[in-house]
Amino acid sequence: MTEDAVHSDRARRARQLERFEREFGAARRLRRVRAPGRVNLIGEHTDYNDLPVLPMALQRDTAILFAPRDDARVRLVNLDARFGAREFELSASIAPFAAGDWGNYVKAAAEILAREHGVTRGFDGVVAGDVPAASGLSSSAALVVASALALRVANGLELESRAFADLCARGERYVGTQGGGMDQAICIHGRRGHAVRIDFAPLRLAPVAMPAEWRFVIANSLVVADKSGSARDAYNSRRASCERALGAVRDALGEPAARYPDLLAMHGEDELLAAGARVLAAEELARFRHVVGEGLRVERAVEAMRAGDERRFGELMDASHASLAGDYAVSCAELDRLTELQRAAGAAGARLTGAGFGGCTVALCRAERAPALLAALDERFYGPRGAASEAFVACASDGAHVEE
Ligand code: NG1
Repeated sequence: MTEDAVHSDRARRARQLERFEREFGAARRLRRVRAPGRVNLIGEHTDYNDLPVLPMALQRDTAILFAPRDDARVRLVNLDARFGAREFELSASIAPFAAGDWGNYVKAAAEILAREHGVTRGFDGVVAGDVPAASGLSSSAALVVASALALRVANGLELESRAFADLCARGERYVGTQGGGMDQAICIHGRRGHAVRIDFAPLRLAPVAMPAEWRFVIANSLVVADKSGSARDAYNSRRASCERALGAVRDALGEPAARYPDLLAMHGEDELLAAGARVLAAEELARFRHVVGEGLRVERAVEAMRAGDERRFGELMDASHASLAGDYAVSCAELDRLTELQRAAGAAGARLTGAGFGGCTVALCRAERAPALLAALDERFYGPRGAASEAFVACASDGAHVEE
């Protein structure tokens, strides 16, 4: 952590403690858990197709200061005044708050832990987070994982880390998005100074060291990706298209049980796209083309990172963005504009990150170029919109943990 970060973390702890004592009283044994947001460097809309991704955990996170209770009540307040106090009873079937309510991410963790592991003890807690919400940086997974970790501590529940990631991924579907497993896996398995290549079904994790002179700059488009409304439906419909496309192509190739990675390994990209072109309608073929190409780009990006080949990694990011904007149709004018500005300011490559429909972009540049890139975004994107800059340099961080 930089000195600034240490100071602001200390200040946040002090505010959390003060709030805890005001809400719930003093003199209890307090614990604290933290779970980071993430930025995905490449491999978008591949996780739910069992194809790889390459994210890293961020220095921004969600922390919960809490005291376990002897009963099943969960009581929470949030340091962010936009999010009001919430409470509920732990059980294997918990009725959700209204759609989009922040408390549903806590209920998501609680319901699955009660159902699958019989946890019965709740907690009183104060939530403090600095991952921007609804921006493709997984503030949602950070809250689900932090809540699940707090409940595990309260109930003395040991779990293997991959099983825990899988549980949190399934748990988060409580909110209605049929997400893949990337966010929770990186939130739990992030490693300082590393990106992590993640493969699915079964979950496999391979840290890749970040070349020392590389910097990833994240910029918020200021367009809110509404994950409890239209963006959720658009996301779920992409996922359904990919499943239908898989079904049609594997039937055409006579491989009834194959998943995307099996098909790629057995037939290669060209043969798969040719088969797709025979049996898929135009829109489904476009979705299929994105997924197959993006899976291969992740493999190539991992090689480029290992080789320190920034130019190659940047080209793959650009190709990823073009495919997400064209074939997958999940970009928007602001995301496109940010990627153009980042390239013009000297980035090796830039792309939207996360599900899209708004949220953030990520760009790769060398360390010495990062200040110029941030200045260009301020001057040409945020300034004209009368907004304060929402761009920052990502710092590859450790995954979720119990802090005290
Ligand atoms: P965001 O919208 O960035 O949290 C979503 C999914 C991921 C993955 C990406 C697209 C959830 C919780 N997360 O991420 O699993 O599919 O989109 O690559 O739905």
